[in-house]
Amino acid sequence: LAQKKPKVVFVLGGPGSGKGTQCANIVEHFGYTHLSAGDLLRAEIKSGSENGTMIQNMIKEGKIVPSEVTIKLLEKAILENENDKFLIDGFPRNEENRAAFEAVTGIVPEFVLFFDCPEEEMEKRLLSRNQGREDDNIDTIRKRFKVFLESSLPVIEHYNSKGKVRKIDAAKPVGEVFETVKALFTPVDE
Ligand code: UP5
Ligand code: MG
Repeated sequence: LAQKKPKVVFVLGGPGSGKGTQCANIVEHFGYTHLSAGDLLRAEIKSGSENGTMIQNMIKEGKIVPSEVTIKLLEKAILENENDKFLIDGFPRNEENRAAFEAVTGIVPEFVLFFDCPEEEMEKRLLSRNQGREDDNIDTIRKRFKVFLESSLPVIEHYNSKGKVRKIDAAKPVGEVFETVKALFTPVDE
């Protein structure tokens, strides 16, 4: 993987902040490949892998799956794809995820998009999403918010101290959020 030297942007933000929605827009306009760590883990459950039950239980509790599992899935997805530009959505979620990914892959992100959104807006979005996600119930949503504040915000702080965070007001309508995102991508892609 170190040989491939892919360009990686981490896309972070609380549950329901709009990471997946905005990644789809970025893919269309800027030619990145979107890798959602959560989607890869949910696909792993569906595939009936030996880790499936463990992953399912962690997601139901809003807990963070052991980093070796998630990192293996991300590495495989990067290697299987010919593209050299990736959006990694929803990972790293804690300091251990972050340190392990850097140590295992040697990849340091170009920058970090941080979708900043108030909890009440995120809660409203998740409760009305209706895509059958097992973690979109109020009990699990509250657990996800707690884990985000306690474990994931410190990762964003880490990258902020390195000047790598591009913070976006994600409470606005989808189109307005994307206008801000577009402006952040355009200069680095030229
Ligand atoms: N929506 C989006 N943008 C909107 C806007 N601007 N205005 C109004 N509505 C907007 O959006 C959520 C909903 O809001 C959608 O209905 C959308 O139309 C609407 P979405 O783009 O899906 O938001 P996103 O931030 O992607 O929300 P998601 O629920 O996917 O975030 P999570 O971070 O909670 O979920 P993820 O899939 O990343 O992780 C799920 C679980 O997997 C974790 O809790 C954890 O248990 C596990 N996990 C790990 O253990 N390790 C990992 O590395 C990753 C995940
Ligand atoms: Mg998502």
